[in-house]
Amino acid sequence: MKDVHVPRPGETLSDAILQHLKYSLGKDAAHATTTDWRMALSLAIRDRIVDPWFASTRATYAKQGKRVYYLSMEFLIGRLLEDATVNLGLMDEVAEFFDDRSLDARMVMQDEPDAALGNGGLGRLAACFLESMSTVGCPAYGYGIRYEHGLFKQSFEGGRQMEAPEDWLTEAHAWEFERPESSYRIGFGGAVKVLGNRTVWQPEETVLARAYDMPMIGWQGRWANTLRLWSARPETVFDLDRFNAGDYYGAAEPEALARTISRVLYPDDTTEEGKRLRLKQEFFFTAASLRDILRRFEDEYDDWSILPSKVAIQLNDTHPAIAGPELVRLLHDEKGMDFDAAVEAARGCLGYTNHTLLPEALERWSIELMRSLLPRHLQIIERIDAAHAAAHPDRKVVLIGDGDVQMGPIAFTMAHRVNGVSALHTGLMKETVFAELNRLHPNRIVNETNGITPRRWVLAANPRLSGLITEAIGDGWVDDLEELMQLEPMADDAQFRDEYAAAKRANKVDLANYLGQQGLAVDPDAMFDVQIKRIHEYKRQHLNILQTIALWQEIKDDPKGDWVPQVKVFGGKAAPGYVFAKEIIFLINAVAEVINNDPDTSHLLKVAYPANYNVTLAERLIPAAEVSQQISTAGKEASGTGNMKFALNGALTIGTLDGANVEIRELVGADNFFLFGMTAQEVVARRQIDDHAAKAIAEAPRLKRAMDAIASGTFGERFASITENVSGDDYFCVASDFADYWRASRDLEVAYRDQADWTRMAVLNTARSGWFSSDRTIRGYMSDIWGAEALSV
Ligand code: H2P
Repeated sequence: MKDVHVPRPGETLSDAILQHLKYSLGKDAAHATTTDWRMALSLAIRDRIVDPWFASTRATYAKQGKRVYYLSMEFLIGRLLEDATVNLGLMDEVAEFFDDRSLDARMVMQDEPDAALGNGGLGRLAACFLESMSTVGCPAYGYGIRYEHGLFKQSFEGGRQMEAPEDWLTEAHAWEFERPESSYRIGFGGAVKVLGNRTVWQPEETVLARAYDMPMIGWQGRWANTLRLWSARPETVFDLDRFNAGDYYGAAEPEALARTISRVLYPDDTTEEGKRLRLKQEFFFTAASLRDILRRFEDEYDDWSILPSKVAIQLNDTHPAIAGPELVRLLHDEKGMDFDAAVEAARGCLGYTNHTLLPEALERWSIELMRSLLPRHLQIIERIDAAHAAAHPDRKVVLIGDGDVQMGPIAFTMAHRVNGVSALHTGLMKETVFAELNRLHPNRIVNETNGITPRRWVLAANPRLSGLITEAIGDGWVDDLEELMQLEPMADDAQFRDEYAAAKRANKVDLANYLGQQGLAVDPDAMFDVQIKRIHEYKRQHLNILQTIALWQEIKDDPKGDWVPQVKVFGGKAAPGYVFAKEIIFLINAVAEVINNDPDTSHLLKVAYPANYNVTLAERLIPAAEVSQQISTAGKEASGTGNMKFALNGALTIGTLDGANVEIRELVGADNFFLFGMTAQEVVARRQIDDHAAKAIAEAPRLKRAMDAIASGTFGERFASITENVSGDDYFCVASDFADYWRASRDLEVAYRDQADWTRMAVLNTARSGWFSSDRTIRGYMSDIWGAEALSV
């Protein structure tokens, strides 16, 4: 899809869509399918992005400003058409065009496949950052992998999660520009030779990294950056000798092997082969990105010592942490810089964001694997480790220890700034995982609390609420979200509250219709309570479902009681190899099956678990939510970003003092937030108590009853792994937090009965969540980490 149609002066969007339908797609309007219309619209919109995109690139060259490079294994961009249309202010025109043809613009837009090039918050954060960097005019590139298949598609069979390959690329993708001229040879394995005074890595296997660019347009089209994704290609397409010898499979092998690298996101890495592939993927995209970054630098400058004043590279988690050693290798081995100077220059460029304290996410690779795949990098890491040891003789942290290369400490040592993603998480990072490194490098750790882009998460996803806000305070909030503060007094204005409540109700009706189409009838007047995120023990979806069972039991005891009807919505995928998380999914579905079909209670309580949670589904659920479940074990959720989206869209949070919940509660006010559970310190202390779970269960008869119901087969299977976990070790303190969670859930229901007051609290949540714009976060990174300046065209 290489032809760019240049809009002719005076050409309307409508002309452009029709031109593309005819000349790019070869279709007659009378026979166009929804996909044809979607492609024609996408190409017409894309044309309008190209000029600002070029202008931004030109401005960056002209001003010789510092460029930011955001390296991430994940970019959970979802659909791009609606975002781009909204940011260009063309939504009304598009709606009119399709109205005139008796077509629904939203349906056309929803035809776009959801690019699931990420897993959860980490990848979605990267996508919000790309949009915000364009909105604030920060010259930037996102770098990642063009996975042929993103995160798997989830379905349920008999309540169990099934996984199928995701296929966003089976249809033409309107947003990417293939760049065959931007290809780099990436090596693996082989040997390291010393030739004269130079060290040379001679890889034994090489693949090509080919660039694909997507323009990322900011608000009002003022600036556009690039997301450059790498696709793996073989050096030789196929082996003609083997083919002619009749070995047809063998002839295709080089291609198949090379392409494996960019085939899927997060291949199962429980096997050695899986680990090898994962490390290959990480090196592949990091090395290609660094080569591209240095090539761009060399086009403009010839003094390597100024690299850190022109280049900021952000490592999104440890996945691209090999960037440190690779940059040193490029600068020292290939560009001839002195080793220590190369380390300093690399450190001057690099920043590292830590997204979790869970040990599973601080990657480590066996020394053997590193030696066999990246032998030169292992040497460089050893040398940096030795220098670090010499500089800090009393240090305990090692870059290579316990037989493994430790990517967390490597990222820390090679970065000039290391940041956490919420105030609590940053504090805990200093006290726990990086305590020792923080002592040695006291000013390196900084906090940048996460944020979300209001363009996608309010303006596009919730047009009813955004219309109301704009009517009340103008549209300045869209790129200055703290303007929402002006809504505060309106929380006491009955008419405004009614309109606000009406917008929420209409969103609930939409969601009810959607769930209805999937076979689950729900009452739009029930309280909509939502927990959407990766399924993980620390996020405690099992706490939520246990509470749901207990509630069902109480309703069943007294079906005529004064209950608040509610719909409990779950959404999320479990990693394919994570057996316990898959069991939680199975339990939720089993409970849903029983509760939803119970004639005594089903008018009061429903459980919905729409399959295949992704960005598109989040855009549907969040605007309709009234209750936001943020119930992780305190100290475990680094930040959360869904929590911010919900608060902004007027859902009230029930949550622990974890991650950014702490900051949300401070900002929206303790009275407008339903707090429960132990603090991070209390959790640590609680775990020291013998049989803490058994003790908690003994004191919480409702929990005991719910667990007994599961164990006795009320929901089909007996889910022994879950009940044994909660009543046994219970590392995540489900049992110990249950009673208080129950109490807070009841408080919520009491509050919900007073609809006027509930809406008042919801309005205050919206009004006071402006600080969570990712524009604010990006400005923080620019000043505290990158030293980058905003530009304009
Ligand atoms: C992670 C953290 C979240 C954090 C997000 C972005 C890894 O995302 O756990 O707490 O908000 O990064 O910093 P997630 O669990 O959603 O996959």
